[in-house]
Amino acid sequence: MSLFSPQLVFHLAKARRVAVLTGAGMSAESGVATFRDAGGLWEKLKPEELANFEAFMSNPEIVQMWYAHRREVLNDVVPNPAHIALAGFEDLFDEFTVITQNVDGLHRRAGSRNIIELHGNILRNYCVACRQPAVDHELDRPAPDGVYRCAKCSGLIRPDVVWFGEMLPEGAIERADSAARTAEVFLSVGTSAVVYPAASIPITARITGAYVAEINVEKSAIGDDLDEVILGPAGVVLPQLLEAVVTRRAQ
Ligand code: BV8
Ligand code: ZN
Repeated sequence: MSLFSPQLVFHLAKARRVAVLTGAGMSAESGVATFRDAGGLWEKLKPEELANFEAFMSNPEIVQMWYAHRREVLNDVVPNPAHIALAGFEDLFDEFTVITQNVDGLHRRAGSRNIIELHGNILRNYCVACRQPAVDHELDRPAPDGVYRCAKCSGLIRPDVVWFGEMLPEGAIERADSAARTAEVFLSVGTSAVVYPAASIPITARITGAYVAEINVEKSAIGDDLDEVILGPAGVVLPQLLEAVVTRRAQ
């Protein structure tokens, strides 16, 4: 019993332009906690307490510690079969765009090349005062007041991610929107689809004519608006979907 429909395989086998939106569920099987699942990052601490500039300026130590912990977790994880399968899809199409909300850099480590990081990357950090990129030794040990500071001007070091209320990186949403509008097939993988503007991208793909399927262990907030909801872990579904498309093309 296949996890996905023959239509999806048919559409992918004949497609030339495909785009994918990924969320934290993509990295779950690598051992990276998601945000909103039980035990997820934000179960203990609320997003408003952590991922916004005001919280950072009033509580830099807590926010910096949270990101330092997440960077440490990344030292011990590797891309999982979902990331690797997605990298394998890239060469099957004239255009294949990975639009990710994830800030963990795992798509690139898995070999994906055409990636749009909508929410930045926690492996990049910079000083809020002089905006210079932070170098490793500035993240090795906090200043006497317990916070990580810029060695050049003593400003606070922050992760190069998009916090709530902050604009997405210059051009990112435009490029993602264009990829969604030209895609013949669009996959939404491992996202609860509650954060905007990212969550609107699969809908844009659908209303501009793409066949849109979501891959998730439970239906997301936009699941009812899509062509197909595939319930299963991305690390199981994506490798099977890749194999089905390659087999179909060989026929
Ligand atoms: C902006 C970076 C313009 C930092 C993040 C009211 C209505 C609508 C919008 C808003 C509103 N009020 C405010 C807004 C805007 C706000 C927003 O969307 N708020 C939401 C919460 C209502 N958006 C913003 O502020 C954005 N900026 O709009 O700018 C602007 C500017 C100024 C003034 C006005 C407007 C910026 C949003 C970016 C926030 N930054 N992260 C960091 O990572 O620390 S968001 C954060 O959530 C992560 O990036 C994460 O990727 C993202 C989405 O979460 P998911 O990835 O979906 O993860 P989640 O845990 O939720 O779900 C995991 C899913 O995986 C689940 O569905 C689960 O079932 C599934 N899963 C689990 N295991 C598996 C699996 N699936 C497959 N396989 C598995 N094995
Ligand atoms: Zn500085």
